[in-house]
Amino acid sequence: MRPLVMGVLNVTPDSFADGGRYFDPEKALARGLEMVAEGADVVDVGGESSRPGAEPVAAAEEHRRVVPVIEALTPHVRVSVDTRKASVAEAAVAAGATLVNDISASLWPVAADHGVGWVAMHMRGTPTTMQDDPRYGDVVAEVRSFLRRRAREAIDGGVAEVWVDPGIGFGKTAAHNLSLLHHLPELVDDGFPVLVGTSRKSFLGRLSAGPDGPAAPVAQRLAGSLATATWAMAAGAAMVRVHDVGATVQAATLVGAPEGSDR
Ligand code: HH2
Repeated sequence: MRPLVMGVLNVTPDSFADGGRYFDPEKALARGLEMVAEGADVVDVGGESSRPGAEPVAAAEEHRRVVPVIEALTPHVRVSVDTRKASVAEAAVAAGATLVNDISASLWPVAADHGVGWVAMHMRGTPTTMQDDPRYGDVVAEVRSFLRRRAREAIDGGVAEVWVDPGIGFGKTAAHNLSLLHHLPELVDDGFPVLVGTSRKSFLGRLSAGPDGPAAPVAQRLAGSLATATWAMAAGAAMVRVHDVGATVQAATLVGAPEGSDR
């Protein structure tokens, strides 16, 4: 089976890559259905940007943004909700979401109470300040032990489906992100299914430009996004979180093609 592809659907005015494009619920639904047609296995609906420097959104507003879109999409595809708030996760699950994508890695009790899946993502600090000089002794060891602890806690608490995500770009420099990609097989070896999200993130713009070139703007990060999604899948990630669903589904199909396939 090929690795899974989670399509990003930000119902926000200010997300770093697609802010404002799908803020209108009808446009969000249309984009969600388009991602389904492109082969998305999961559509991840978020109502609060977590880009570096983002300010928090009130729960009532986040709820208003995501619930109608989730209700409209759940007949067509598995939906996850990208939130840090228990009340929003509860409302999203009531609306049909079956996976809580949790950048705060703290909401497993909601998943346990409702019998849905949970993604624990590693983040250092909060989006507002996380990129202010992040430092680690050993980023790979610290991220792995954090995720192992949280995942075991959730399993002991009764969550049957637990994913772990190293949180590329969340309180991490480009060098930290690269270390996490290079050492992904170790995270995979810990035994929990791994989700990785590199799509269109700023480190791709910097690293793909080489030492002297200007960093690629967000609209020119498709090659870097596909390269790193393919890298992650080849290293054992079971799912990648992306904006460019169609191209990534092709890459996932190739990575998942068994030896000997000729079509
Ligand atoms: N990245 C973003 C948001 N949620 N969730 C997981 N599990 N892993 C990620 O890497 C991840 C995530 C940031 O990307 P995006 O949603 O496109 O932007 P914004 O936070 O500005 O809405």
